[in-house]
Amino acid sequence: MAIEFWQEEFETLGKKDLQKLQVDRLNKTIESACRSPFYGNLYSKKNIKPGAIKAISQIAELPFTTKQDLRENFPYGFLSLPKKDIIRLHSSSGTTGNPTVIFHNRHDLKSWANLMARSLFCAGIRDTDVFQNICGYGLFTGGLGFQYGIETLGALSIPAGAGNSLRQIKLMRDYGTTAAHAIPSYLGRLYEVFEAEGLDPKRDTQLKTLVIGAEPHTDAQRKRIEEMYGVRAFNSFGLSEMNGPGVAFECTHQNGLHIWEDSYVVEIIDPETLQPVPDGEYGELVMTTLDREAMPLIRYRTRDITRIIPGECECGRTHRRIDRITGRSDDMFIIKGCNVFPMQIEGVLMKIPEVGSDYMIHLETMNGADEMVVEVEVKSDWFQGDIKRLNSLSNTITRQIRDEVLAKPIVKLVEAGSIPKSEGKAIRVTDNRKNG
Ligand code: ADP
Ligand code: K
Ligand code: ZN
Repeated sequence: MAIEFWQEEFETLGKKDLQKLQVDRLNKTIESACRSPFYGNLYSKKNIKPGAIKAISQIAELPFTTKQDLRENFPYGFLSLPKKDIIRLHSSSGTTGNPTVIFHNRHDLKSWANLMARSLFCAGIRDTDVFQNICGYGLFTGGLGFQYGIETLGALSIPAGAGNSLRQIKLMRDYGTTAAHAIPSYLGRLYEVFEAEGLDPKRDTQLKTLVIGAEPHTDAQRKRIEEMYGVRAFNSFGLSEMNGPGVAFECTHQNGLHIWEDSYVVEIIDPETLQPVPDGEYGELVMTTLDREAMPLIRYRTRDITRIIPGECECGRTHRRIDRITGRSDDMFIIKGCNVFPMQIEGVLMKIPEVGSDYMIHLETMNGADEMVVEVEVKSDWFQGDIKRLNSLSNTITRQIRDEVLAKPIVKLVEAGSIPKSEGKAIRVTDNRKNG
């Protein structure tokens, strides 16, 4: 019989047993958190004691932790262990103010690598795969996070790093890469390089599986990637505050991301009222670590917007599924009185076959009025077309975006490859408004 699970005993736990495990681990987490300056102080003020949690729903009585708290207590204010026990840190870019930094001891890194291996296994990746990790190594969690997961799983890892598309293609072809991880916005670009070299990834590589994540993307974008490469593409979600990748992952049914509930408590709240929303409704994801010793985080407000998908998955895993992230609460912008998430615009664009792999949204003040200028790359064979064809395409895009977000954009068609690419995650919006 085929082995279906990496750790059946955890992945298929019944609801009652899973909640019992969560309660035990949460009490232990509170106990270790109390040893950190931040929680020690906060919990003694609020008289919160380890052992206080009898049912997992009582987690709602604990205060939230925010990114602001992490920044104000930078760098060591959340450490629950002496520095001699800490063996690695990861930190997010933090272009303004203090960066966010997360510390790990040996146990934490082992636990993370295991969750990462479990995630890859759940997407159908095995030790027989050759796995190319196309992702920056260093402080960013996508490099080492995947690396140790691939090794724990036992697949042959190629620590390729980010960028240098020609080299990525050569590695794939030299070693017969069957699976790879990359951010979705990069894969469109890589495909253009394949094309420019006269290569077709479907014919000229052995790729079967792509793991895509680290930035919001639509299902339409995923389908494009699957068609371009002739693979199945699985959504991978994580954030440095919760280790990095390996927090939630799609299984081979591709119907939402199993979020590993033996290692995290998952809540979805209304970001205004801070009250829980019912399963199926969108809200802000709030997460608590259950298996981290160096730096536990309790009720961390991720700012990511998603929902719990009601019902069970056919794969047999009991851990609940979250829907793809529609964006961060702070990604939303208001234009002409309409609330817009960049992913709504991507959803429209990626369904139009003539549209190329990249786009950019510029918010501008023109003649005293705020406008949304959507710059759209058009597939190379299309740009040579006559003006009439381009005008009609531009009108179609304008109309479809207006129908989706209710604000009329100014659409600017540009040649494939002409939108500047950022090194890491794609930047989708620039805001140059005068009064914004
Ligand atoms: P930074 O905060 O510098 O971007 P992280 O690597 O911690 O650093 O980024 C984590 C964030 O990336 C998540 O909070 C989420 O907003 C986004 N993200 C990660 N994976 C996905 C995914 N699969 N879909 C959508 N967004 C994602
Ligand atoms: K192997
Ligand atoms: Zn499943």
